[in-house]
Amino acid sequence: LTPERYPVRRLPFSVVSEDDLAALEHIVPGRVITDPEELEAPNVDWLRTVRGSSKVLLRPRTTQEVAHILRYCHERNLAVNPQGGNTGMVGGSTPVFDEIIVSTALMNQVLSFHDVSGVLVCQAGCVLEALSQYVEERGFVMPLDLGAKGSCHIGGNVATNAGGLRFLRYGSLRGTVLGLEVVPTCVPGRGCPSARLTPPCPARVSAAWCPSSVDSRTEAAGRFCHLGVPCRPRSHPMLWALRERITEALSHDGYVYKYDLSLPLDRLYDLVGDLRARLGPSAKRVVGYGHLGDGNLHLNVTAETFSASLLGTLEPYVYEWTAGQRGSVSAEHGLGFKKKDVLGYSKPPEALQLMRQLKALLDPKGILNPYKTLPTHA
Ligand code: FAD
Ligand code: 2HG
Ligand code: ZN
Repeated sequence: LTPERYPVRRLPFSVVSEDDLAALEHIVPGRVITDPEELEAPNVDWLRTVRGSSKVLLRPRTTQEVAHILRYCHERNLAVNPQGGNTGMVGGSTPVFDEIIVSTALMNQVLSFHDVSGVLVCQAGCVLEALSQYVEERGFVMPLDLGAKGSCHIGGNVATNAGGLRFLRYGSLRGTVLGLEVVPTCVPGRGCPSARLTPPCPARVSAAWCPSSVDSRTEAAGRFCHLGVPCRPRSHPMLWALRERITEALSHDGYVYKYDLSLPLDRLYDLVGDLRARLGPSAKRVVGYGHLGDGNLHLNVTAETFSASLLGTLEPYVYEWTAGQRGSVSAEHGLGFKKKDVLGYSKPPEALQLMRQLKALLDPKGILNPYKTLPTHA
């Protein structure tokens, strides 16, 4: 965590003691990880842009264990960081300081699947690709697909309301989630984590095309949207690998300044050309891609290393430009740690206040994923 990049102070939570470790060992026997080597990867995000210093990771298997952990941490005022596949793009999944990491890695069971209604009930730690395989074997399709499918967990997908490559065909993930078993920090949760799946789209069309202009690209996207064409083709995995691996390819450039914006479709690409002219050779690459169907631009600017002066040219310019279009500063990746302080560009103070009140209701001491989502001074 670069202090000048992300200035943040530790809040007065308790520090994990030997007694705490013994109590946690009682809740999840044999699944309290304190080995520094094992803690290395879960302390760093996928993009390697933020790093925490957690000394404890817990691996619960059941909701009851999660509830016990959270009740204990609430009583002891210990901060907690839930972690799924740790593929998030905004530093939400890694601790900022020494928060206890609660990993869903062992909560990977499908609890039931109804092959008439298409209702799937599963634990939060099921890996998306494993779920996809499971339902495809039964003649169904997950309404969600994304490049991180081999690692991300369904709980992380729901927590971030992930968009992904099937958004246009099946709509927002929150529309297919029927229920969640939620564990607040102070009261036991009840309910069922379930989602409704869809039978696969009967006709699949896969095509690559190189439009001569951005306008023809957005026009084509609009047509596809009306035709309901773009479900994910199975017969051309190579083709799709090109799209899915853009993030990975960009990370080879060095440092990546990442923006995830919602913009009006007819202005979707304008910022890319604008920035290329504005940044000149100070950036290695200015790349714009994303999800045309829901007006989501992934704007990526790469450079050899992080530079405060390049950042100063990008921000707040990019956010002001987006606000000027009445766009959103976070389209599908969420706010996490990195974007929390720019939420005000997209939401009025009243909305931020309401978010704070809702958070306080479920997590009165603010121990659950502190330093994330809500702006520092709203
Ligand atoms: P994590 O990264 O572990 O966590 C993300 C957030 O959710 C954190 O704040 C964490 O605390 C919280 N969380 C996780 N599990 C739980 C839980 N059980 N309960 C409460 N909170 C929880 N995102 C898109 O939207 N669309 C894409 O197309 C897309 N493509 C990607 C491609 C690549 C190559 C990569 C690396 C990432 C991509 N992402 C995309 C971002 C990321 O994969 C998604 O946000 C994904 O949904 C995160 O899931 P995860 O299990 O890795 O969650
Ligand atoms: C995608 O659509 C992901 O590939 C990642 O949301 C986007 O890396 C990015 O900017
Ligand atoms: Zn995306």
